[in-house]
Amino acid sequence: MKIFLGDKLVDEKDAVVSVFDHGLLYGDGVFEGIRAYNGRVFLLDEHLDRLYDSAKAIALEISMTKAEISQAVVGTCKANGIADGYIRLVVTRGKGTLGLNPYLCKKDKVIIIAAKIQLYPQELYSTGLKIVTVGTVRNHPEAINPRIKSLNYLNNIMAKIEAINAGCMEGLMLNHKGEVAEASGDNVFAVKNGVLTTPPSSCGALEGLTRNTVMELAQKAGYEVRESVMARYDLYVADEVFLTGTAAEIISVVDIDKRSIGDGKPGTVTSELSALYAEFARSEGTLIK
Ligand code: PXG
Repeated sequence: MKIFLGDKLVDEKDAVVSVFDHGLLYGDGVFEGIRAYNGRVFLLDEHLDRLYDSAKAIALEISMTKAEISQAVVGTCKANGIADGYIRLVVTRGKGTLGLNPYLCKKDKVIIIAAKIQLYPQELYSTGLKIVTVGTVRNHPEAINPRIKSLNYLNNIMAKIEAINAGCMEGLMLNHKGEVAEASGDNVFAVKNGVLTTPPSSCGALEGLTRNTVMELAQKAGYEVRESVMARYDLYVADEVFLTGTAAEIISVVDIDKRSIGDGKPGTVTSELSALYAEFARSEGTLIK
């Protein structure tokens, strides 16, 4: 496998970073998880916009332009023969000292990995997920704002540990006010009487690109879509609940905290939106050529 590291493609065995890299020492950096479908990089410009916003928020200057990174992403897919896959784009603060001071890191480090995707088992899409609310609350917006996709994902990992320990694949996270935020690595939607509701980013949700795409596709299909503050109650009494994310795409949730959602089976709105999403994902994107 060829990895883009710094400014060029290198062999996987040579794709190593310094133990003094602040990405490793402090989780000091930003990242994106991107999909390629049918020979195109899906929503590449949108991922780059979010990457640069995340970097800006942590005062990290990316040494490459968006156009250069875009080319490097496409080039890395090409070099690895990836037409359908998962791309991890990482920018660390780079090599520094053992102290916190980020200004001693001379140059950021750009890393691009283009690989095959390990999908959730297909069975989970037909049966739906069971999830539980976890005790780890979403980061306070004035701490590390949850809109930043930083390399410091410990908060989400703590949530994932709790979910797995409770026998679930995903956990529902609330914000510091007890409002619904999202799952540990996916956004959450409720469907009630044909209306879709998802929490706004001010409630601690990442502005997921899958979320945004689903909102647009649902509106086009004639559904009313709302962003509003949600309590767990709104999820418990919904007709359908689903999660969205780059890796998971759209997946039904059929049980939350031992409350069966709707009739306990994946719903028709969720499957309609999944089909629209799959069709859109195959046709949109930056060509890998
Ligand atoms: N919320 C959080 C906290 C995320 O990290 C999403 C929502 C969905 O956003 P997109 O733009 O992908 O629709 C994410 C992104 C994984 C994994 O291995 C998933 C994400 C990040 C890192 C790893 O499942 N999801």
